[in-house]
Amino acid sequence: MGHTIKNKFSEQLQEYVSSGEWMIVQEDYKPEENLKYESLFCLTNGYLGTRGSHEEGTARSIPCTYINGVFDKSETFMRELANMPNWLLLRLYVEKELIGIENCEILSFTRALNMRHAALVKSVCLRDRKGRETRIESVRFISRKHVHRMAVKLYVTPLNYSGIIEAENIIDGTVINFCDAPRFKVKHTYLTANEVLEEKGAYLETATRDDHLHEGCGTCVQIVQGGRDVVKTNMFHSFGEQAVEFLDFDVCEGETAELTKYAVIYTEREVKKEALKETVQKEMRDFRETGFEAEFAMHKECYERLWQEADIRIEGDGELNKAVRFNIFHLMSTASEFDSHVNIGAKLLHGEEYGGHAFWDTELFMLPFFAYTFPEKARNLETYRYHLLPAARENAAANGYRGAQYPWESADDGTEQCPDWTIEPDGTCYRCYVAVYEHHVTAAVAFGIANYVRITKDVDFLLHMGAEILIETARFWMSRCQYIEEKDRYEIHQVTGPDEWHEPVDNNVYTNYLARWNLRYVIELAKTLRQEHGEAYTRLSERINLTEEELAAWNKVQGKIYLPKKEGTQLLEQFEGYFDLKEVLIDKYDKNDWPVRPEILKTTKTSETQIIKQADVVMLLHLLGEEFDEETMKLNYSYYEKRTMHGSSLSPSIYAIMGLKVGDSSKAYRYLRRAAFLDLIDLQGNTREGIHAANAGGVWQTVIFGFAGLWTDDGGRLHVNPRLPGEWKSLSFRIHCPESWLQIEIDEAQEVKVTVLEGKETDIFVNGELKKARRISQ
Ligand code: IFM
Repeated sequence: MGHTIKNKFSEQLQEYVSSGEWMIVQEDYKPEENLKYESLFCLTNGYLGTRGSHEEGTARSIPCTYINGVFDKSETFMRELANMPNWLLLRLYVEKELIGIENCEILSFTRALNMRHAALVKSVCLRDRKGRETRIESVRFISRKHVHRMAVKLYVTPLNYSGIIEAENIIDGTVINFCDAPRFKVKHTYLTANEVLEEKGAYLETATRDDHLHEGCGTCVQIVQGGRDVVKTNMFHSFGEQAVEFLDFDVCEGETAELTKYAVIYTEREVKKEALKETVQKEMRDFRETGFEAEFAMHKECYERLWQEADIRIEGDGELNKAVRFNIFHLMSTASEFDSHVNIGAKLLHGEEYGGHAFWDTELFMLPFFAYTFPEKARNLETYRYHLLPAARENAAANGYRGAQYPWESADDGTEQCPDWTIEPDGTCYRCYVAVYEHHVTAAVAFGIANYVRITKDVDFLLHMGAEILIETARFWMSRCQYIEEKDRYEIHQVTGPDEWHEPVDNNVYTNYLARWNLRYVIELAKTLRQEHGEAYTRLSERINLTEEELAAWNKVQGKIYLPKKEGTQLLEQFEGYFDLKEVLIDKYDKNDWPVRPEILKTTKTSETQIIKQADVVMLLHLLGEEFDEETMKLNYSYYEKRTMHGSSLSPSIYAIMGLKVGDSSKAYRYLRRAAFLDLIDLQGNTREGIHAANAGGVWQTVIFGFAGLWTDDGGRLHVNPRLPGEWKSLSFRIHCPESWLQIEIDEAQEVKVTVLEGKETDIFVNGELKKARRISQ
């Protein structure tokens, strides 16, 4: 396999191609698959992301470059990531014929994402209308070393002709968001400069329409043959919102010319607008001096390091291993190690859906991956929530609550960015209530912080940022709890739990448990901080007016929060009244063993039945497992499993993990496959809108928490209880625990070997038995 893919590319591209286990390959060109591949082949570096559009542009395309943190609303529904000018466009013409994938006959085609080194490679052979055949091979990367640099290199070989090739290096500022969705179309930027970059090259500057935040993009093209510059003419033109550089060069049959397009982007988030162009020019000079190959070598080194930390090896299940890598690749590429003012959108930086907004997806699905593999990125994700704490306080106050209420959808300023109205493609408008009722996101933020601190032992973060959030979210829950005198209990009314097909409800058991957990956690935390960090605790509690009386009041309430369940049993009731709904069970499964929508839902509203969208009670078991005994977990898992349609990509991974925990491994492996291949085979039909980020985090959790059975207890001790499926020969991965970096290997006999790669030797419990993890040398 590895051999085959390498053979698809000529010698000059071998440096950019890895063996098959690292390559996601597109074997043929089908225009109807363009949008999907644009998401699958999107490249990101923590700063920006560029979708995998073709360099020359195609009819069906959503060419997007998003810079994380650059949001704009204008006349659309919400602040969304603004589509930046398209830096990628590079067109070649022979006698006015565009040599492009859609203008020519395709004689051969291979495109592939090299996940190991984050490069997109392509090899095509095209025949134009006059019978001229041209081979174009290309490689593209977005530098991880210098995040403002991007480049594409084309190797162009005329196979049966000689002549002149004209090239257009374009920066296209006409791009809009949702270009193929008439009701959502919006232009987020306006032009502020369109000029030569510096003697040569193109420079386009735009600004966002609401905040007038400037972004400058510079590109230039170098054309060489046999190491010699072969550009004959070079001209710049500014065409409205397009900056275009024309170049031409002679080609001889059978000889390859190399065109390198260098691109640089900066925004006013990094430099003052007066200095934008100069900064872009300087970066471009440095970039060109470094050169494509040397920059790529540095970028490649960065990826070698990233994979050293994050790779998961599954022996015996190659295709699944590759799919797992695919999810890790996009997740780790998108997170930022240098910017704590940005988060990760539900579709990463890979597509338009959800406007780049962060959801509970970050804390509960993605964060565990980062906390164990890239703790500094995890800290940034949590610090983002701290920066937005003032907005969360305002949000709570505006809704009549106390403390801090985090928005269901969060962009750059912390205000609610979930639209009030949604328009379906058929034109139906409906009021969208998720932001009004899905209060559980606030519990997720609190849980994420506690979890991050438990895994990393980052006490500094806890003292300076985390504790304050936890206290303010506890205050929010206090103000959400309503005392019901006749029942002598506290209830939380009018919420939507994770299952969005029943909204709103009273006493969603997931929400109530997490509210109680938040209150209890802070009561305990206050005790610990008072004892161990007295001064810091006093400073904090004075600053935010936290008194002993307030804590005592919380203690009273938490003990009386209503947690619905079936009388006389341990069966949790998803919300008050759920058991009274029509009992509908999933009794048919499709050829992939996936639930078939019960017939009755054609005539009965889903909300009137017990059919649910996604893990809700089972999500609770996943998060707060230590609060339930084994029997309770089993009972609830099997009850809700029969009622869950997995209508959200956030569901299968949680069922896989919990299935394994309760001893029902029958479906876990299939759930994992579904999650791992979800975008690769476009299972939900919406991969064109971006990569399902929470699902990607869920894939990681399923392998590590599910099959390896890894967890950290409250004392910070690591446990591994493996349950590898029969399909696997072995599983190995690396994780950071507070004082060491470990390699964990599990074989098919479920034997575990733990090696300390760096840091202190550490204790680890394997199936409950204490073992010492040692360095390799001992
Ligand atoms: O956060 C999720 C939600 O749980 C289900 N719908 C999609 C959202 C974003 O991924």
